[in-house]
Amino acid sequence: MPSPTPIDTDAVEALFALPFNDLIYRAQTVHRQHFDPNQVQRSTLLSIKTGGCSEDCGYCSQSARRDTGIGRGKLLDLEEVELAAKAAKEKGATRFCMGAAWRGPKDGDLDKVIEMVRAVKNLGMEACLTLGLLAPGQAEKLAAAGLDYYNHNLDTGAEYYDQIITTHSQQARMETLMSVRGAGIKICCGGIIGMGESRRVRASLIAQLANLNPPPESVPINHLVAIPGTPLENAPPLDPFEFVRTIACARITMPTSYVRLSAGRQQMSDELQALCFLAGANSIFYGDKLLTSGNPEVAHDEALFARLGLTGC
Ligand code: SAM
Ligand code: DTB
Ligand code: SF4
Repeated sequence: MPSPTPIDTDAVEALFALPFNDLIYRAQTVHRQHFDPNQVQRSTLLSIKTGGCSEDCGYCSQSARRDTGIGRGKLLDLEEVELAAKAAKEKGATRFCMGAAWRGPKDGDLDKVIEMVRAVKNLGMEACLTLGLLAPGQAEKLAAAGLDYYNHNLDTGAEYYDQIITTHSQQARMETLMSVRGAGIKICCGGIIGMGESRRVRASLIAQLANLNPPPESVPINHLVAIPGTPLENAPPLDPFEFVRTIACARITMPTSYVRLSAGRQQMSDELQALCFLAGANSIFYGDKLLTSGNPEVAHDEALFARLGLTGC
């Protein structure tokens, strides 16, 4: 639903500044108005093309400009992708997300990826892609193939973007988001917390997301996974409560969106994850790998869900 009035950064910063208990209470109250508070959506990720990316995103293990030991892979075969999607479905994931380390897809590659989308849809799962910037006409092709979601993050507040990425602008990413939405595909768009940004920048990112009008259907809040060899390998540690506050601010400003507790769960305690769910996170990546870094084992997540009385959907 379109938000009637734009949300400004000052207003989000005021939410951040609330006493922790007041903030969490507000977030949990809003959450219960729109969602079953004990249900968490689960998506599984697969890197369909790893490493060798032309871009210089300071957090990323897959930039060709850095020595992170990842190397340069080829686009996976359709059969490999189908097998991985089947396995994810058997483990209970309802959405299968495929990511590629590209600035954006070439038309020939897009045609191969479209076959992958069709295969995932044939299994009865939702399909999500994250391929980078899209050229005119590409979003329409993906929509025609039945793609449900396109993930494309704003990553950080506009004022901090060029401290992290110089090879493309945030405005270019906005244009891709608009073309995805224009083609009728749902948007998964969020960012990364813990890259040395200020609270003001975090508030500005949340305001930008909430003002996409309507807000993204899915909002991944990633905790930086500090990867050796990247410029952010020694990023200053973030107070974990500040991460929880960010989730709460996303929940309050985007009440009907799924807020995804995204990268960084492997580095979090069960208690910190529980606080994130309390603050309104209701979606996770499920399966023991993200794109290049680790994620909690499925058995660990099953046990955590059981301890918290959560159900997957
Ligand atoms: N190349 C495409 C793009 O940049 O849009 C798709 C893949 S890219 C790896 C997808 C997202 O993963 C990034 O926008 C970023 O938000 C997230 N990401 C990448 N590396 C990360 C890290 N080390 N820690 C947290 N999030 C990360
Ligand atoms: C998103 O916001 N987070 C996911 C997904 N979209 C593609 C990626 C997280 C990547 C974490 C680092 C890695 O595994 O390389
Ligand atoms: Fe490339 Fe995406 Fe990594 Fe940036 S985040 S370097 S565009 S794979």
